[in-house]
Amino acid sequence: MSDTATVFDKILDGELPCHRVYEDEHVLAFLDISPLAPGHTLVIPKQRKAFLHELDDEYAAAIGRALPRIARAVMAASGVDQYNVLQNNGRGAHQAVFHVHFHVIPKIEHRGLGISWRPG
Ligand code: DGP
Repeated sequence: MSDTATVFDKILDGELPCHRVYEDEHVLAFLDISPLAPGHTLVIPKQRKAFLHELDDEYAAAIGRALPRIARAVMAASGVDQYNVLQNNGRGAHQAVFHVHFHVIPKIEHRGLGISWRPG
């Protein structure tokens, strides 16, 4: 493991625990450690790239296939029918972990847990 390994590399390598939601050959999804709402899930490719535009087609396609499945699972587990999908690229775009990831965030209106994320 190099010194530049991110926490998501460590999760992929089994060095850090996670609450796994979904896994296939190319994709892993797990609960966010600092959820904006209960059920907030992160979806990552197993390819170790920092930014979306760096992903190989094989992994991009796998993420595209997995996201709707994971969204359905998040909806079922959270009991919501509304959610946000966010994907940040670059520090100025609020990216903190430099391994590509998508946030799937249930929108839970009745508990007052609105999304605090704002673009820019
Ligand atoms: P972003 O700002 O888009 O890079 O979001 C990074 C997310 O990663 C943030 O919502 C918190 C989450 N996160 C950071 N470290 C860990 C960790 O060790 N485990 C899990 N499950 N999530 C983490």
